[in-house]
Amino acid sequence: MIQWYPGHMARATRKVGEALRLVDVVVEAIDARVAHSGANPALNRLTAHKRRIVALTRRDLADPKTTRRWLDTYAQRGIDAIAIDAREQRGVARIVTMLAAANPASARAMGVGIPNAGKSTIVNALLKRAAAKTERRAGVTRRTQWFRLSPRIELMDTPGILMPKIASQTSQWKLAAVGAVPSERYDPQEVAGRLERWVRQRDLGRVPPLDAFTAERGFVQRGGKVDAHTAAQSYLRAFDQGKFGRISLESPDDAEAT
Ligand SMILES: Nc1nc2c(ncn2[C@@H]2O[C@H](COP(=O)(O)OP(=O)(O)OP(=O)(O)O)[C@@H](O)[C@H]2O)c(=O)[nH]1
Ligand SMILES: [Mg+2]
Repeated sequence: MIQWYPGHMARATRKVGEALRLVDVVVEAIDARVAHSGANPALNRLTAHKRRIVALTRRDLADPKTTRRWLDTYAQRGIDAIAIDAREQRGVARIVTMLAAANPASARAMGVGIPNAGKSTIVNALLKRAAAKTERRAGVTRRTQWFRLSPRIELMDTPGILMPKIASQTSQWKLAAVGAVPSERYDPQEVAGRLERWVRQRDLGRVPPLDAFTAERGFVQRGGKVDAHTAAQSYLRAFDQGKFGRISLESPDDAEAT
């Protein structure tokens, strides 16, 4: 069982609810590799009556065809969605264009999403400087903070919020694999093993067998014992850095079947 709902998330959930009346638009960052499991239903409910822009992040790591199909699905549902590499200023700037188009006079937006989805990276790309703290781990942003993007547009960065209970086991390991859950909250061997089976059984990409990866990379301790734990961590890092190629773990067809 992988679950993570620390105190700061409960506080952040309340804060998001309170701040909603101050904003015109909600920008939700969702990792394109897990566009189903990476969308928090609690945030969905909370922001249901606001105009919403979905930013599918990590398009550089996701399968392009699958991302295209997610965008089509959002379009069918009448939700504005774009796919971005949140580190790239040019792509991310489209968010400001969308905000300005929707609210020409002035706009206040709130960025929301699960931990590590790329919310603060979006802020920095829009401001063209490292204004918000970003790191390669979940739970970096702890407080809400306003940023002025232009004389008329403001964006609030918020802490990543997970569901109080991550519904299925499949969603649990997927969220671990994309870095939404801190590494000390799960067993890397379990998650790497499930990731390997999932990708191979569904032919979603070309990940090496975990056993072969462990043997080839020489994760051997003194006395010849294999360090399977460190090997699995390395396997997950390789996946998350795109070393196994561009792989999406969910598509609109199978999303309900998780
Ligand atoms: N390759 C790639 N990396 C990204 C992308 N977006 C964000 N990252 C990286 O992912 C990590 C997490 O990004 P953050 O912006 O800190 O994520 P966050 O949503 O603010 O996370 P919390 O504050 O913990 O909720 C950083 O190392 C970013 O450089 C993307 O589109 N592509
Ligand atoms: Mg952040």
